[in-house]
Amino acid sequence: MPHTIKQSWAEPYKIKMVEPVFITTREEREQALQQAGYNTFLLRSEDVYIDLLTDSGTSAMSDRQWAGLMLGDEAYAGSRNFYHLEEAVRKYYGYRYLVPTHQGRGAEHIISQILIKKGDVIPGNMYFTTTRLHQELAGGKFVDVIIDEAHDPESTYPFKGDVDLDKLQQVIDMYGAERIPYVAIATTVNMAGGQPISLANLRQVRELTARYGIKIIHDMTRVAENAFMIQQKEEGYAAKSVAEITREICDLTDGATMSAKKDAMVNIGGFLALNDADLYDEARNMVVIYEGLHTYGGMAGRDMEALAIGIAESLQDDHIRARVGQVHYLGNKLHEYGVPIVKPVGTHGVFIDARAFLPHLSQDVFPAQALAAELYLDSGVRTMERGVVSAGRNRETGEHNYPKLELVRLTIPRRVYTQAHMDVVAESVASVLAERDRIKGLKMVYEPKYLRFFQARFEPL
Ligand code: P71
Repeated sequence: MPHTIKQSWAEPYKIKMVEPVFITTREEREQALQQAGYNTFLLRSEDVYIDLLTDSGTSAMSDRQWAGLMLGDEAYAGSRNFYHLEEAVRKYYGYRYLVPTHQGRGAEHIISQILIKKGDVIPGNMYFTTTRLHQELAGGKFVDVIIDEAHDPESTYPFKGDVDLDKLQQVIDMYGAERIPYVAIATTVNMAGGQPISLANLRQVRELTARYGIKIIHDMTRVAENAFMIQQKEEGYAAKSVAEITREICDLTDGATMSAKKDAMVNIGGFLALNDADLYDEARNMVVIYEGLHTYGGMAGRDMEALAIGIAESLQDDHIRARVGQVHYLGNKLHEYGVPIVKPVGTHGVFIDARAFLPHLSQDVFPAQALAAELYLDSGVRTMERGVVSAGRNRETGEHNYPKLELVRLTIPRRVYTQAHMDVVAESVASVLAERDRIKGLKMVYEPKYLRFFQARFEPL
């Protein structure tokens, strides 16, 4: 049975350059954490051993991408790298018009300002922090229409990013199509745990919205990872390439915002991509106010070149298999240690269910924030809270939004860490689990007005 023995994947690359990382002492970490107000966003990177805060802008570029940096054409207008990037976006994603931005939220800002009027409603497959804020700042209100399974960490449904079509229909009936400028569809759904949407569901969303003339704006930040899960799990896609599936997803939508810092493995960059010429005209005009001229939009020429190359690399089947394979390796290991995690394991990280991990803490003492602090203290591993702190306050009532999901995200940068790093991380989480009873909650002592999780400060109770 040799085919059953050969099950392992390996990275489709070898390592050419290394960056040393350093382990600190527990005393040093205690001091660093206190100075950071118990918020992992406020730690200095030098005080971190294994950095699983985010997969955003933290991936390793390939030798080809680094070579691309040397080909930067830093002309103010009409840089050749812009045309390379435009070509890549057209070839791989199929969108006609490209507006580069400094990162994803730059694109979210522009599309929200162009499409949303005061009083509008934007249904979507779960909120994302920056996306929802830009919708609100443009006068709109986000309405969650994701399937219920997405809010249940225990549900093993393979496409927890799917839209509940009845919920979407209800929103249309309640507000009327004229108050819905677009449906926001994310591939994959970050706040649900990196969960994919199926093509069957997206096709149904397209049919329903087409009937009412409602657009679909695609948050394609992790579309390659979503396409990979479709290839693995959705009937009829096993023989298709990730690139083909990605194209099929994009073709069902009217435009997209992209944080290129994830899938496309650049340290900075993003774009807005559109099919409609008039919308493009408006976006191209708006980008010059907030980002830069429409042929660079806040990116250096060299960064656009690295991005054009990164897009192609992100859609290679062997790359994405190893990328998601590593995330699943960590997920399976944590599961074996009895750590409560969001199931199924997502594609960009493993999400610990902090409510189940710390059942003695109520949500108003920020269990996920406390757990992220505890993991850092144990081993210098940095993670991110994705619970009540991230969810912020209700804009109308001023109360905390209490999300069902109270999570700590262990996010894996692409092509950066090894399997041995994953083993060290899993062992640290397991040892914190063994002592969870002594973990206490936190009190928020400083709260910024916007996206509070970035800069809030806490004290132990
Ligand atoms: C992540 C990030 C970066 C981040 C953003 C906000 C809070 C904490 C961390 C950024 C995304 C994303 C999706 C689905 C849009 C953006 C914004 N994610 N959509 O997961 O995941 O892109 O950061 O380039 O502006 O750590 P931007």
